[in-house]
Amino acid sequence: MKTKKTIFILILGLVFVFLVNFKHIRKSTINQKDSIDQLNKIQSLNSGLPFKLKEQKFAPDQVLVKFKPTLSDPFVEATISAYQSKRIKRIPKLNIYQIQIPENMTVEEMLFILNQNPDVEYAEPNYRAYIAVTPNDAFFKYQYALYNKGQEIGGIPGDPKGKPRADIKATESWEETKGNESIIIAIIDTGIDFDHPDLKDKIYSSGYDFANEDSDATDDHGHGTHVAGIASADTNNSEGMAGVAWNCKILPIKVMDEEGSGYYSWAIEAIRWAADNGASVINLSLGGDEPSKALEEALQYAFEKDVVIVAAAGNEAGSVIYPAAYDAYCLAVSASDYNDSRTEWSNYGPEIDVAAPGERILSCVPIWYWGPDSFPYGFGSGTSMATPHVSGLAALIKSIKPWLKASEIMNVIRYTADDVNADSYPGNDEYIGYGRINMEKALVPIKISGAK
Ligand SMILES: [Ca+2]
Ligand SMILES: [Ca+2]
Ligand SMILES: [Ca+2]
Repeated sequence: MKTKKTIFILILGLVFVFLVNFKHIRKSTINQKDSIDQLNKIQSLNSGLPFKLKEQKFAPDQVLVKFKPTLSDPFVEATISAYQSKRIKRIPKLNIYQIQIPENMTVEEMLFILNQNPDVEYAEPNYRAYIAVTPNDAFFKYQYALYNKGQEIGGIPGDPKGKPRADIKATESWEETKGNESIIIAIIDTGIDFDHPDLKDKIYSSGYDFANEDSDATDDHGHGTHVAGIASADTNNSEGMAGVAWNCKILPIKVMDEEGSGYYSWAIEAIRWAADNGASVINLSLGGDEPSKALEEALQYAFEKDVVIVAAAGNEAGSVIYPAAYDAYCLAVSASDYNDSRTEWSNYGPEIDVAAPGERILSCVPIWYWGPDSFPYGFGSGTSMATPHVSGLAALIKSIKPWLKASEIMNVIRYTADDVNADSYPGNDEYIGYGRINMEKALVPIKISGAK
């Protein structure tokens, strides 16, 4: 009866990679004091963290000017005086002057005049910069997907190092929103660990278990807990990890058993149930090789209720699995890595919409997984891990723009992605779609000023 199983069972090929790459964080291998020291450093120094322009606010009496490099210092000084301005500071090496403008002049007027001068390369306001939001979660430093500073992936010396800022720009976007708790992300998966310290306060309802036909969606596998943490772990609670959508809630729905597989019928029912029970976003880190009209109709049902559906492309370096391949109704997500490269195992094809990091992603594991003496966190790889980054972003967009249609949110996510493989595959391509998602571009409004 092998064939029957192959046809009708949802393959969680995703789980395979997930298990193979699963790495244990034991209390004995992580120095808690080190984590706390690191934490204090982050809080007190903000070292190495990015600055961002929050609003176009600038010093009212100063501008920054760069003169042509061929000009001598005395000539530049004389030019500044000729504008009845005063040098406050010259930034060495960059040769940028911070100057005090005359009292009777606005910054805009002064910039207009300076920018007419052929000796000036450019002049701009001295904007105020703001620190991006950095959560205090102890393991945030391992979450290169959210903020990649070129750290060792996995935090162990000898691990490969990431490429700085090959990440989804989470810290910049959290300045804009951390999500609204009325926005619900349905995690249709193996269930969730309801007692997990980074999830227990994030759960919207006890959900449903379609695998066992009961209302207890407890995770007896591990996959669903990991996926849920990525999308929406409790964040800035000094515990564990950070999630993409800090304040959004999780609706756990179990459709795969302890082996990590389940019937399409369970997923079909779950999608319908999620759409009717408050979900704004549905995360499907699962799929099978076979198309199914019934599965497609379930997607259509949720899509027409303006639920954003995000689905994993699969991990076999082959064609995109179902339901991700249902182009009209969901975002299909492939996996990138800590260098913004595509992973070699990620599925590809014209249905791919975007990529998100899926290689060695830290997230929650059920407390029983490593046992009570370990931290309930671990690293996993797969498009299963890439997908909830996108679901979290969809929930944040919905949080600040609840009036947007599902199709509009999908387009925001597509069109704000970074085309990180533009050198080889400019534009939309079958490996990473429109690109690796960029939360800052998707969430922070672009402010244009100074144009005359
Ligand atoms: Ca946390
Ligand atoms: Ca698609
Ligand atoms: Ca491309």
